[in-house]
Amino acid sequence: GIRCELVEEGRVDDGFYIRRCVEIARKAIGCTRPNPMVGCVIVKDGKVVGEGFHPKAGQPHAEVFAIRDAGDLAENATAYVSLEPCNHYGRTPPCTEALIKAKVKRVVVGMVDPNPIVASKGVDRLKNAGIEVTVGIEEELCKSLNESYIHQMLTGKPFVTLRYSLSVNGKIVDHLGEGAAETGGYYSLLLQEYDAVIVSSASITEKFSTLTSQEPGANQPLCIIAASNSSSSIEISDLPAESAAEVIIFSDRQREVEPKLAEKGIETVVQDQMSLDAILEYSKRQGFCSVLLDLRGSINDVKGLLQEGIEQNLLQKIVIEVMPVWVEGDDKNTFVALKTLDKILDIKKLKPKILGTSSLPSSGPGVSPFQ
Ligand code: AOF
Ligand code: ZN
Repeated sequence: GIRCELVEEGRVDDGFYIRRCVEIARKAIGCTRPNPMVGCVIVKDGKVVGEGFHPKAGQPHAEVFAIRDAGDLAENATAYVSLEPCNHYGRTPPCTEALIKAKVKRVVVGMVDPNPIVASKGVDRLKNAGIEVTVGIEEELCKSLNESYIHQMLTGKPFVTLRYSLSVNGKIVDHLGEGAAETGGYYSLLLQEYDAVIVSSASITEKFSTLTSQEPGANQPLCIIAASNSSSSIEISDLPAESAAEVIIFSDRQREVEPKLAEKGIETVVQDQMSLDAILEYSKRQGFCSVLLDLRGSINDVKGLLQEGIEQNLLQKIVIEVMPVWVEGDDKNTFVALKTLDKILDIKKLKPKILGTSSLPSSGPGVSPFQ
């Protein structure tokens, strides 16, 4: 039969403009911690008259930039925001007041702000001022944009992603593959999303450029080198001469780290037994929201961390690449800890996202692009 939908005038495109908000919010990818990424679009008579995004903590919020961009045209317009406008004085004044002052007629909100200081109070404030408010448009998309901010806000802990590559015959691959770390490569795109990356000390003898994102102007995660259980020591010569990323070494007492590293300004944290919990506590103190636990290089160093992550339920997400390679050898390549993954994961509930092999769309991995 014929399906008839009644759509109020002007409402057809709510999803479209929220998706645009998410798109522009991502311009600040990796740069906003501990704040969320937020985008705002102001629309009048079917035309975009202003756009803005939150570039960095301490700088104005998305709404403020969009209102500035729209000028007088904001009056009687609709403001689309991927996250509920704030109603508090933080580093910056409340966005609700800015929207009221700009005399917008309607506000469309992607998702409510999980920050307990805000949590629906922004929406209430706008409604009390006589502004029409719609909440929860493209909510899943908005949540995936800020998965680490939301997790950190609700649990007080950084969001941890486990990453590894698998060969076509299901073995762990210890290298990244061609082009992965170059501009536009999946690894380069992935790195810029994180505040810190934990890698095995075996990774540092590789070309250091592969430990930094090659995207223009990208955020560089702090490189946390895990060094444990090995007869060899970490020496200055292992480390890159110059690096775009900052480096810190976490080691256990069995692993020798040359004292001269301190003279070079590289901090070393020595623990009796290296623990993921301690690394996450350190990350939290730095104001980090997201940490990538990367199994590239030798898995020896990070085996304990992974085991702990699984047992203590510290992992939030897994990114697995399937590489077009065949790895010979026995099951030593698949490591013990991974075999226990099924105990904590409800595999059926996992939402797979197929992201391709060597390159990804510019919107990058981790967030569902607008398929
Ligand atoms: C918005 N728009 O663009 C962002 C919001 O210290 P402040 O002033 O930057 O406030 C940070 C809090 O404001 C942050 O924890 C989150 O609740 C909200 N972020 N809100 O209306 C934005 N970035
Ligand atoms: Zn705000």
